[in-house]
Amino acid sequence: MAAQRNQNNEEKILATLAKSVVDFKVDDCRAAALKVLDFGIDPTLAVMKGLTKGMEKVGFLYDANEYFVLEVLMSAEALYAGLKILKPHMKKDRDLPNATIVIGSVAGDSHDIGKNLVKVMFDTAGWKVHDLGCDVPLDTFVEKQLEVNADILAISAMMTTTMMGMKKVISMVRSERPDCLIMIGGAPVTRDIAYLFGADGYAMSAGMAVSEGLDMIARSGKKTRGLY
Ligand code: B12
Repeated sequence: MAAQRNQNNEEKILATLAKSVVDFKVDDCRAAALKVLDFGIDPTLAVMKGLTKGMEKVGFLYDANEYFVLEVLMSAEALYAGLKILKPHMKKDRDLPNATIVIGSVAGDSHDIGKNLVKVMFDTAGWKVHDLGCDVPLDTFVEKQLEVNADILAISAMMTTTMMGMKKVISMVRSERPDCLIMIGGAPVTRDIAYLFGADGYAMSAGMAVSEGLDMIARSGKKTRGLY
């Protein structure tokens, strides 16, 4: 009975969190994020099933011409307000192997909300993340990868026009570091495209990025170089 009540509370709070992002209500989002903490709900679950879910709905509303740029940006503001409260409480998974990641959104692409959520999940895995930001020149990915020799290079693209840049980065990095593991993602990307471009992995959502990273490392048979 009590367990059922807790379950109902959790569902309600996560739904409120998602709705506050969709309705671009910054204060409601903060209040729902604080409730997540008060009720002992897993903050990582709240980021995925609340904030991310809400922002994905915003994407659909934009595609359906129900939302425009202003609404989308206000929703992102609500999402980040909630994330600011939840992120410090997201528990790092100590049981995973250490890994270093380089991540960024490809040149010409200023979309970074999805990429930032993927980064949060890598942080939560306890991995060291070098975030290059958005609209990252192709050479910069290569330079950073050569500098830190990351276990995984993760690239995001949200537009069909910019995603070809990822193919170029992959071949540029491969010619310097053939064994570098590369994961790509973003709305126009599929697993088939990822493999066609020569990437080692793909994840459809931030929630799947860590397990995909672990699979990539396991498949490669390489030991991770760890945090540095
Ligand atoms: C928000 C948004 C914007 C914001 C970006 C704000 C920001 N700082 O990110 C603003 C308003 C600035 C914007 C601008 C533009 N946008 Co816009 N935008 C969107 C919108 C509505 C939502 C994207 C989003 O944040 N979704 C929510 C997040 C949570 O989901 P996500 O991004 O998909 O990320 C998830 C996964 O894809 C995955 N993932 C993402 N990256 C990675 C990386 C890795 C390694 C992995 C493993 C996984 C992964 O995990 C994420 C979390 O689960 C989409 C529509 C849509 N349905 O996607 C259009 C959309 C992407 N935009 C589009 C366009 C065309 C533009 C503009 C050119 C518009 C214009 N005419 O000016 C400009 C481009 C500016 C530029 N040079 O980049 C088009 C792209 C079309 C195409 N196929 O090429 C879309 C699809 C809208 C449309 N239907 O036309 N946009």
